[in-house]
Amino acid sequence: GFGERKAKAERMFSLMDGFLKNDPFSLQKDILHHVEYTMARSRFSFDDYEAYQALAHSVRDRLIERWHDTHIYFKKTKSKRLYFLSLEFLMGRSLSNSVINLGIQDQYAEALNQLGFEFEVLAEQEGDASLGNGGLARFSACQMDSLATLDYPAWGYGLRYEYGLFRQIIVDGFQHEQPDYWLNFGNPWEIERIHVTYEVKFNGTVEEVDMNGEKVKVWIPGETVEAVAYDNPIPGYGTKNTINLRLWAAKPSNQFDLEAYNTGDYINSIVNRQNTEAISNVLYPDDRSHQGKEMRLKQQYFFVSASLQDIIRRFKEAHNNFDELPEQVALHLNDTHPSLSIAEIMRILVDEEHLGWSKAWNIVNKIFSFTTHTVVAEGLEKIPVDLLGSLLPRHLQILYEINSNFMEELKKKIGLDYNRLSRMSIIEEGAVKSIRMANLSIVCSHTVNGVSKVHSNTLKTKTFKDFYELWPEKFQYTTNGVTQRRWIVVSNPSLCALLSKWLGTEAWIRNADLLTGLRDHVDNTSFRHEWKMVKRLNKMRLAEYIETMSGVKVSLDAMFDVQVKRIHEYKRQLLNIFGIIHRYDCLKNMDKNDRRKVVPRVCIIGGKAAPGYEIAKKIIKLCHAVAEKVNNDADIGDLLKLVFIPDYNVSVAELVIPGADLSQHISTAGHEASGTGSMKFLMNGCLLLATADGSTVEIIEELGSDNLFLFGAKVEEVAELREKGGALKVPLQFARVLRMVRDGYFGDKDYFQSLCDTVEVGNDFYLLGSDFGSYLEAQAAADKAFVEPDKWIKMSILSAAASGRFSSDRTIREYAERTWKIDPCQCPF
Ligand code: 7GP
Repeated sequence: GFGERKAKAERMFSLMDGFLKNDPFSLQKDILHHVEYTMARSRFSFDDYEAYQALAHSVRDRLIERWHDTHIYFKKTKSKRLYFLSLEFLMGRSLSNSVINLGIQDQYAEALNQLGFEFEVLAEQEGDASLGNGGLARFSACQMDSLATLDYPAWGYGLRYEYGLFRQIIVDGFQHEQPDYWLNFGNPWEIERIHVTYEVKFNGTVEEVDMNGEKVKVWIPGETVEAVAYDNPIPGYGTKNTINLRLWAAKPSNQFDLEAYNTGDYINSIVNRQNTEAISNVLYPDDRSHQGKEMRLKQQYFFVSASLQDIIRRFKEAHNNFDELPEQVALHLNDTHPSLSIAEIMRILVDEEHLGWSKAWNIVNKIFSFTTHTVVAEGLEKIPVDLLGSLLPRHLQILYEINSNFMEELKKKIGLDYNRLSRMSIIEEGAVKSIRMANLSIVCSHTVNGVSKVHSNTLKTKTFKDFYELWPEKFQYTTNGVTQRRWIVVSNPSLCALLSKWLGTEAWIRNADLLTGLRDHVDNTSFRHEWKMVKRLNKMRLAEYIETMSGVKVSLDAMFDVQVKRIHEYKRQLLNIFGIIHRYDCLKNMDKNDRRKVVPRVCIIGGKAAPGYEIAKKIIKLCHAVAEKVNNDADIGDLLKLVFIPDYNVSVAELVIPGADLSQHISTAGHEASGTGSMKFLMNGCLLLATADGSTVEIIEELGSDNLFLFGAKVEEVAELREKGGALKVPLQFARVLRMVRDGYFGDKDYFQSLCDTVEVGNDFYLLGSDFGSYLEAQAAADKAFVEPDKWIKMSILSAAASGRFSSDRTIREYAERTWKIDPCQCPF
């Protein structure tokens, strides 16, 4: 029987001498084992890629051990779990991060050396896991790292897209998109769970049937798809805890279409099966507008249904009363993308578990929390009622019922204020009737989170004002953060060593607040010298990369000025480019003597534009057009260079951020919900040139406004400026730059006209013109500071010293204590 088998297995395990060993010799043995038996390559001939794969498999074995024990321990302690539901995770590479978090970096380096390999070289073989678009998705990844490190009993759930975010290639200055078939060469970091599968149903009809004298609704679905689990272990740092990120892939169901087979339509029924697999094929590359695409809705429901079946199954294994659900389970909605969970869990509790509507509702009310990541109005998801009704007929009924109950309750509270009622309704009436996913999420969640203080105020006073007035206690903010493991330890090893040396401890890797200790050393000249050397080294790495990617040679003495993020009008890459044109124009009009006084700059821009976002694509083209002119102008030489770094992603960020002197976060105030790039730059001792937007406002609180270059309209001034419209004052320099572009100074005259129109007086929604003057002043202040190296280095050190509060460890602890109400649960070694 089972007991006997278990006893035998335990005996066997003890004979195996417990766990895998981590001394360099054992590591070598394991790597070679995987070369021979996993890769099936001869141990006498394998290349770097095969060595990387074998190495990764040996790391994976070690992850699996800890991951097993962690889950056994979570189960044993019956601690409340957090389920983090997100349609996007930008994990990047796993090798270095895993080895560092496992604490066996040095052993691996030595093991590989003895085999004649270098760890860093093999690490470069790994491709990025890019299952997300931008900030929201990378923030999810940082949160997973912190959840594991802080020992929280958490699971991540997502989709295993076969094509991640497109690869950006630049042809003739234009962006082209290429598929990212990232699984082509195998993925050693995932564990396929062929037995963890669930059926997900679509379409069909709802019928009312009589059950023990009661009328109940039964969904008779039309199509069935199978979800298969792929598990990705996420190791914590300095702990044994290794949590799970479970991603779902779609497979055709075994319940195949019998009729089709019987009628002999064999080929067509196979083709249909392939269509179902398409559900998890591709990540949508638009990070803000997802309106009403059928496949996107299918993806959302597929993800939600599989995850909830899995979660409920796990709950039922240990509990038999659904009243306990709120004490055992916290479900987090990462933006509105997973918000169909609400309807799905009501369906499970009412239709399948027969709890009755009001009992189910009382439970569901207590388990959801919701974070919203945008202030862009198009970012608020809507699903056409017709589409939802045909794909998920039962869910549509449930949504209507939730809404009608909510409307009744609301009428009692606010009376018959029809305007307000219709604004707050989950259903939007109008030409295309649709479901407002944000309203749904707010009504059904106990907490609504903004991602920074400013963002949360915008939510309360504008975006969700009506809801805030109804339920002020629901609205919270938890400022974003980033993990110092990835953004210092992995990506900037020399800074990491320097920090530990001068802080006298490595404890900052788990407790970023200790970074404030750097303030004690700012006046120490040898510390400052070492700090400068680290920056120089990282600039060297970056300069080499720039030369290989774009052929442009850059001077290490120049200020490296970086703006890397998705291309959006509100992020104002165009303001940056206009600033560069202005600088170029000034240089051209200077005499030789004056030119000698100018601080040389390397301007670096990188980021992807959504494939259908015309204006964003024109911004990329303009950047290349300006670069072409400036970089080849013999008058200018090293005084100004402009480079566009193609295919910006997590691993490129790891290289670019440590090498930056200055970075730009220049969104129109009130538009960047938080921003997390700024936090990574700050940690790496890079100075910020920024507007008082999103989390920058809180960075200023920590750092003091003297230690960064601040400019532009404040959040509260923006509305008034916009009202001025055509009467808005715009500096002459701005008009001049605009003229240059319009007149074809950088070529492609016709192509750039519509781009120029977007910033013409009267039409300049993002206020580039009115902020241009103060932008140039901030840039001049940066130039001035750069020629006083001591001052600059001090500001750089103080930046890193102020970054502790922006660790995702702080973010996660706040969420855990205030929102999710979960406790750490550390698996003993
Ligand atoms: C981003 C926000 O633009 C950024 O300000 C924030 O730091 C980040 O989320 C993490 O909270 N939003 C997205 O990436 C996004 O796709 C659409 O928003 C829902």
